[in-house]
Amino acid sequence: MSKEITVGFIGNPNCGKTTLFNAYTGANLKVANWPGVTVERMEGAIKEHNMTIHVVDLPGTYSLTSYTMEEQVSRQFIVSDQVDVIIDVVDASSLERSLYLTLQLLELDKPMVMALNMMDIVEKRGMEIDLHRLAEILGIPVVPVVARKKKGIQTLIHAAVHQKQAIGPTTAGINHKPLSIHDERVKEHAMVYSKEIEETISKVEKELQKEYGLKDTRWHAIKWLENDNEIKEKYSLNVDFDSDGYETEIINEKYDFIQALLHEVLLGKKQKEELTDKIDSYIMHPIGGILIFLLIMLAVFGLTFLLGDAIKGYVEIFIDWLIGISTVGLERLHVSAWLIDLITEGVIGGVGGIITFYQISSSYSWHWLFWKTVDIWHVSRM
Ligand SMILES: Nc1nc2c(ncn2[C@@H]2O[C@H](COP(=O)(O)OP(=O)(O)OP(=O)(O)O)[C@@H](O)[C@H]2O)c(=O)[nH]1
Ligand SMILES: [Mg+2]
Repeated sequence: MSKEITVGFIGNPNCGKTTLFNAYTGANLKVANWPGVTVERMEGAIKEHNMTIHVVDLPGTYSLTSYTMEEQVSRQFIVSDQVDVIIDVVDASSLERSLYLTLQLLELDKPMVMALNMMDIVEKRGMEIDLHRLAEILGIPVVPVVARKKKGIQTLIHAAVHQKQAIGPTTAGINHKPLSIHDERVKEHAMVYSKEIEETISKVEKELQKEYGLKDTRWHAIKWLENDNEIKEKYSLNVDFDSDGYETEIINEKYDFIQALLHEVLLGKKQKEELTDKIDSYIMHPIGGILIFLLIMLAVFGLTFLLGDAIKGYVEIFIDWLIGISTVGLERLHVSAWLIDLITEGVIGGVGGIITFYQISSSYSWHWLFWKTVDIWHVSRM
């Protein structure tokens, strides 16, 4: 094994790449809670496993279709031969958004490890991710980390060093069990497209091999079909089919794959969905739903009367006490009897009476409460 290895951190903006880089290198590069903090490639080195590991922090990117300068920096580096192992840094608390880039990276057929960062947030939210199944489906090691607390970072770098020679699920040392076995190619790739797209990819791959002598052609062929500017300019091909329209289909199939994957690995989500479905089935029931609505209304009315009555008693005691001490105080100030009556009985007594009455019988409150409940019930049935 070579004594030097280069590991690149790539991932969505704000997923913790620089935090991870700082944790390994002791550097103090800027970290902040908004996207687009890192705008250029940064390198550091660590000594581990008797070798020098060069770690490279990259700007955040949502895909390998680069539009901005920063995205281009990340893509150029990750596609180049300079990188030995890709560390795909993923914000575990928003797995759905991160997996699109993961699928693109897997198509590069390079040694790769997933750093599932922000596991502290996942735990705090009570989410559960089946890490074992995630690794099985993707065919790469998945290491849970909390970059901010330097948790799991030793295991991560260890896994990266071990992946140096491993390309694709067959050599990654993972028991690769794909989502569906509709095509022989699932043994080699984490994600296999529908039959029509796979056939077209194969055609483009053959052309790229024939015309340009390319070896690792799958990523190039997919990018070519996605009308990627750089690839199309570099590799012009004359094909016997209409190459337009594949871009949308490729993107859609990726998102379908992500949904199917999440359904298997996001356990918390599945349980939550089941619970919501159960509640919905009761609320949406034509008779049960109305009964539940009436029960809720009854409980609200009953509770308000009970509470209102209890509060009413205390307010009355308070008003009586206030009238008592006001009378004594005003008498000591030698205020005439009619003015004392006006202040205590008229003003204090009057306002007190209104407060007590308003509390439980204001037609506005009942009106609001009633329609609010109807509203909530109605929205939940839509
Ligand atoms: N809770 C939690 N927060 C983290 C963790 N790792 C990083 N963060 C926070 O996430 C935010 C983004 O971290 P960065 O390291 O700047 O993310 P980045 O991926 O380099 O972002 P860009 O450079 O914009 O692509 C910061 O506020 C970090 O403190 C973690 O494991 N748990
Ligand atoms: Mg950064």
